Amino acid sequence: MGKTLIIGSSGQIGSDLVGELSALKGKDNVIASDIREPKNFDGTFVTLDATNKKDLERIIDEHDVSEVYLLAALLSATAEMNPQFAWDLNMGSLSHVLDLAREGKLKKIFFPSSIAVFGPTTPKDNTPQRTILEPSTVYGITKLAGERWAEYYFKRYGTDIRGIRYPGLISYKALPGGGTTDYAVQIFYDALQNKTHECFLNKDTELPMLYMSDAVRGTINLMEAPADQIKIRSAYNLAGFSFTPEQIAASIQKHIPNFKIAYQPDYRQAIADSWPNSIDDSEARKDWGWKPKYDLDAMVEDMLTNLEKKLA
Ligand code: AKB
Repeated sequence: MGKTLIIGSSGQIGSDLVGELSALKGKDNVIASDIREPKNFDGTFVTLDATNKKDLERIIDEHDVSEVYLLAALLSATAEMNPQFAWDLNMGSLSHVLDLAREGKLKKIFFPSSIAVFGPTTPKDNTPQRTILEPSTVYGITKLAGERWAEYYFKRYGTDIRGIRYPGLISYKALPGGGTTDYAVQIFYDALQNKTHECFLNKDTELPMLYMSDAVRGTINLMEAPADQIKIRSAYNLAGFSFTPEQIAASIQKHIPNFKIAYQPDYRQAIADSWPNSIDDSEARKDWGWKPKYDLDAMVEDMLTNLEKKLA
C-alpha cells in the first residue's frame, strides 16, 4: 500500500483527520494538501488546487499515493452564493480522483457526502438510508451526483470508493466553513467570549449533528474495514444526536448561565428546513460496527473545555 493523500487538509474534517491518520499510518505516510499552505504544519504538506488534474496526478506519482480522502468542497451556504463554482469544485475534483483510480493510480478513495442529499420531500424523522432524494441546494445536488458516480465507478470499474453522509459536524480545531449547521460551532465562540449568539436559524429547527472525534473515528473505521463488509458504495447515513438551537443553548447555559441567544433567521433557514431532523444510521452500525460516543451534553462539555484552552 502506498501513501495517503488528504485533499482539503486545512478544512473542518481535514484539520482533525490528518493527526489521526498520521497516528495510525505513521507521519511519513500521510500527505496533506490544500489550496493554501497552513502556518506551522507538522508533516508533509503540498499546495494543490483540487480542480487541477495534472497537479493532482503529479503529486500522486511523486509521493507514491494509493489512497485519497477527498475533502475539498464548497459547503451548503457558501455554495448558494456561487452555484457554478460549487458544481465545478465539488464535481470536478471527484471526477479527477475517480479517473485516476480507473487508470490504476489509486487503490482506495474516501468521498464525503452529506445529509444535504435529502430534500423537502424526504421523510424528516429517522430518515432511512434509502428514501426520496430530491435535494434543493446546489451543494446537495453535487453530493447526490457524487454518490451516484461513486456507486457507478464501483460497479463498472471495481473502484474501492467509500462514503459517509455527514450530518452537521462540530469541532474546536477548525473554524466554521460556510455550512448551514455551522451555527452550532460559532455558538461556542460567542458563549466563551461573553457575546450573545445571533442565530441564523429559528429556535426550534432540529438538525442531525455529530462530534468531530466520532466523525473522524467513523471515517477511519469505514476506510479500514475489509472491502466485503462495505455493502453501500454511494454513502452511509451517519448520526450522533439531534438538537435545536434552543436545546444547544440550554446545554451551554448549564456551564455558562449568563449565555444569551437571539434568533434572526436568514436564507439558511430554508436550507435547514429542507433537511431531516434525525437520521437512521443502522446500516453503518450493521455493516462496519459504527457507534457514536458523544451525546449533546458530553459534546458541549468537551467543546467548552477544549475551546477555552484554545482561546486562552
Ligand atoms: C453544511 O451545513 O453545509 C454541512 C453539511 C451538513 O454537509 N455541515
